[in-house]
Amino acid sequence: MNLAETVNAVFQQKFGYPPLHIARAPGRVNLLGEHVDYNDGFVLPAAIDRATYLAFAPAHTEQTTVWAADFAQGAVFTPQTLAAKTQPDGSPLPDWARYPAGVMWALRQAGLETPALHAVFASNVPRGSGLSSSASVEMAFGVAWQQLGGWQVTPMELAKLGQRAENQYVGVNCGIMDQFASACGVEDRLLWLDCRSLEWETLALPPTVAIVVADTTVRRKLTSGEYNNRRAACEQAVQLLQAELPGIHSLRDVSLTDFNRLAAKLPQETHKRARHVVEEIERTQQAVALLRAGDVNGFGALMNACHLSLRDLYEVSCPELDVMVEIAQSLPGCYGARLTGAGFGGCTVNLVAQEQAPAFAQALMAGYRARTGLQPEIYICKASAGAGLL
Ligand code: NG1
Repeated sequence: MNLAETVNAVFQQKFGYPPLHIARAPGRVNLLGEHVDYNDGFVLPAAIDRATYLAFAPAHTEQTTVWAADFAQGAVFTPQTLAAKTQPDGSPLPDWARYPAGVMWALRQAGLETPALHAVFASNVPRGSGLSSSASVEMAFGVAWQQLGGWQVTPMELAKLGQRAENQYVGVNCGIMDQFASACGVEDRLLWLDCRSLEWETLALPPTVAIVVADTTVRRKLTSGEYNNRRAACEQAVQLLQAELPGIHSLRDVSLTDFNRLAAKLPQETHKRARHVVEEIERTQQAVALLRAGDVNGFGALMNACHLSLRDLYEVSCPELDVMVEIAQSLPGCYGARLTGAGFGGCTVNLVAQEQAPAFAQALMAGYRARTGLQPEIYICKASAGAGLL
């Protein structure tokens, strides 16, 4: 049974009638532009063929009842219980339920109708692995409320509402990249987004290359704290640099030349964090030009440089990610490899020659298992369409 069939069957079991619709919203992998979305930079993600599936129908009551098939657990909320993050019986919402409840909260803040739902969801985006499982849940519920609420916004608007849910309701101060990629994905295309203007377009990936995702199976801990710290360091750097560069609003506004001239004035840790961001924004711009010129080797080299920078300057890697990247970079057909997403565990992304991808995946699996004793999950992934109804 595939996941769409699973949520359909579980819905019938739970509610005693078939769902009205099934929504699907993908996870994403980011090829370049890491930890720059909240610095107004550029990102290059793709929506992937792993997604959250949501079976739903209007509940015709006040109460939204959501069943998380992956946790075999349910939760109930109403517009009145949203602010307290509790269920009608006063018990706290389970962690996973803060995503759908947060989406309802954000939509209502924007004045959009959110009729009560009966809903069942399941996902094959691994959680806490840098592939944006949370954004995929948010976008699936966004699609559901849009369908039943009698309103329509652009996919980018829906992404912004999902980001608001995550920032202000769940409490992770993330940028727009994940919700954007889940909402706006296009089959077989990479996405390019300017996180300041929100201008975006799609780019072709050369047909001779494959994107391979490798999951270390190490799950990140304490990320929201570490993540919010990194963001705070970037904001501090901007504040300090404003003394010399009064016109800047974010690290996006600082050229590498200015940064090199002024960086010594920053505290050491802030300097490292900000250097990653300024150089990564530069790398992402170069990468687009290389991609347009068909220079896959050049693009891969930038991915490798990005990993070093995330490891040594931004300090969001971990030993297992480093081992996965090191092995990948030594294998035939690999153009570039790096950690993807927030880091601290989770997945790497690899750009690999298409015809060598199956052998690459096997060798990477064996090498990683031998070095760490862990059984990784590795798959060749396909860029997929964004969130919508099936
Ligand atoms: P993931 O890997 O999905 O946790 C996080 C942020 C993104 C972005 C990347 C780093 C969340 C939900 N998303 O992605 O906005 O900043 O880290 O580039 O935390």
